[in-house]
Amino acid sequence: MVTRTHKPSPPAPVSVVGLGLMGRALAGAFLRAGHPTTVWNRTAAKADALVADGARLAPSAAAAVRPGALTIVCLTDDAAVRELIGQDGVDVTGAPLVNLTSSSSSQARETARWAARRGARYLDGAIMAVPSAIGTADAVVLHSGPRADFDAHAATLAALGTVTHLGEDPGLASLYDAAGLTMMWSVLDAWLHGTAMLRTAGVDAAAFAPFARQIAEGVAGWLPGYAEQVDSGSFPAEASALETDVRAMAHLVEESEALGVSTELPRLLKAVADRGVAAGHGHEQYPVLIEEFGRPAP
Ligand code: FVH
Repeated sequence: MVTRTHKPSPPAPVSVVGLGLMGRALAGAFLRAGHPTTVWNRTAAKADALVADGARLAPSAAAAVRPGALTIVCLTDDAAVRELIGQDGVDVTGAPLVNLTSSSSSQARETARWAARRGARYLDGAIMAVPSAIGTADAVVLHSGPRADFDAHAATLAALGTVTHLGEDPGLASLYDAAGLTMMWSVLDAWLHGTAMLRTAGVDAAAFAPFARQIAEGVAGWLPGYAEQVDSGSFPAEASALETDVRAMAHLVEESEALGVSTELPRLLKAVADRGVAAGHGHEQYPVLIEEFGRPAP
């Protein structure tokens, strides 16, 4: 009888280039997960604490990028990535390169082409988390690019948090990032507007927050059904017709005006919905406004 004890492979070596607030969190998570971690930063002093925790400081960016080791780049923007990785002496041939720098989808696709021309195995990524969450399941890290390259390094990337491969198009991670940030700030602005209205009646933010959370969670529950309507192109008014919503929005504008708070947000909501009604969709459900969001505003 042969018993094989499956010895998990030792944590793979990884390099982190860029040790800003996020880069330091990334490198720290790899170290805590036991990965031999090499670091480099333009301002070397930012590596001190990581070196004290066991990281190896590469003497140059070129020395940090090694063909066998996964290299994570996390700089200010894609221009910095191309400036750094493109400089003489940095050989990315065959190197698995994961770019966690924020960028637009077109920048991500251009950087992917740029990296491919240099022989790198490029994955784009977007971090939907703050540095303190890195290394926990709460840190959502989105990736896009060749699935085989993601699969080859998923175990290492998992040290950062909950990692997801979105598809082969390298622009996808940035697009999801932008969509997620649009939702985040829209929800926060809506909460701030509601808080401003209630504060005129002496209701503080802490009192409103639980109700606001209940509303946000309730609306989140509508999304799967609304997504079906958007994907099918059919928007039967099961709950409320758009023209009913517009009348309620008019009240929001009037209320905000009467309270002396900003009317900017309710006017924006109503302006978009008014266009939907003017386009003949007043009897349909709210997601019919996808048409208004799918084209430049007039
Ligand atoms: N911090 C956060 O919460 C967000 C969460 C979501 C994702 N973002 C993105 O992560 C990228 C880095 O953000 P960061 O917060 O770490 O930014 P900084 O602390 O400013 O560090 C920037 C690093 O980039 C280096 N750097 C900039 N330009 C160059 C260059 N031309 N050559 C080499 N390195 C460069 C900079 O080096 P130094 O100033 O320390 O020498 C920092 O290491 C970013 O895309 C966020 O949107 C973070």
